[in-house]
Amino acid sequence: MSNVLRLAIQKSGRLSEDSLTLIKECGIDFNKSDNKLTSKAFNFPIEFLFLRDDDIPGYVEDAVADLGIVGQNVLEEKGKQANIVEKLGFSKCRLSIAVPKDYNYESIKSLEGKNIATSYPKILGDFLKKNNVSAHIHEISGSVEIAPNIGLAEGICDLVSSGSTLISNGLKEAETILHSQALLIANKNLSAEKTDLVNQLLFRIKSVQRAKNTKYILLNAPTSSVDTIISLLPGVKSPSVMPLAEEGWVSLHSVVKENEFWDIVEKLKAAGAEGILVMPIEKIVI
Ligand code: PRT
Ligand code: ZN
Repeated sequence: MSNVLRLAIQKSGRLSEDSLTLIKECGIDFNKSDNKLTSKAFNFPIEFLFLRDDDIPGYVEDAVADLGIVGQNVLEEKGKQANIVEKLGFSKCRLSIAVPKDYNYESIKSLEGKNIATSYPKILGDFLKKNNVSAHIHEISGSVEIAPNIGLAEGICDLVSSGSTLISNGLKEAETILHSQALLIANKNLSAEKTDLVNQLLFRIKSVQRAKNTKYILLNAPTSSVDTIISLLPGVKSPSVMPLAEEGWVSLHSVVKENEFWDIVEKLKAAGAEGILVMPIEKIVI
């Protein structure tokens, strides 16, 4: 068996662009032409299969592909066997039950005996069973959100991200069944050689991901404030402190979590920090 990883990626859809961007950020170069179903990387032993997302879990279970990038919603719905290698943090959404906005919804029991339209009969069925509710699941493959308006069902179970599709169809979210995001999945019986390649790929993915929510921060501060500022900026190890030409002043370099920056910026200024610069980081290798 050849030691080239085969990674299944959605051919075109909401996962495609972010999947390809991630591969490129990992320094893996390849050409993708719209009509080709496969493509080989130039500088890493990996080949891409471009498929419909629904087919990816099955291809990974059957070892047609070694790896796949797919939504957790699709993996769970298909019920196929695969290892989850990494949560990739994009294509976030939730699978929810929604009902017309004037529907008197109190709890999941309000759906007893009702019709629910969905493209996720397995996940919905498991959820209803777990809650001892028997409702009729009406499986449809698209435009689920119009089902209550055309009298096909009282409720729906569909993916939601901003919620605007529900609102524009006069629906409200009643229950969230699953929080989903894109996953890197792998066949359960990879050879030692392929496992080694997956680990190399994962090392790159983690370096890219770590950098994504971290920023590089530079600031100037009086020497007397350095201890206070260091306690506010934990950094990768500890911040670099360099003397400035001006006596009694230093330049401090560190990293900061993007979502924590606004919480600490006032404290940094209060501690005497000046000229604060925050810059993106491409990769963090540890
Ligand atoms: O052709 P192929 O089968 O490959 O693609 P597809 O049409 O089945 O899937 P695609 O490309 O639409 O979505 C791929 C994956 O993206 C899904 O399986 C989810 O994991 C993820 N994802 C993230 C979403 C959404 N957000 C999303 N909002 N998938 C679909 N939606 C739809 C939802 O079904 C509803 O119609 O967007 C609408 C709701 O969006 P809001 O923003 O109005 O709430
Ligand atoms: Zn699909």
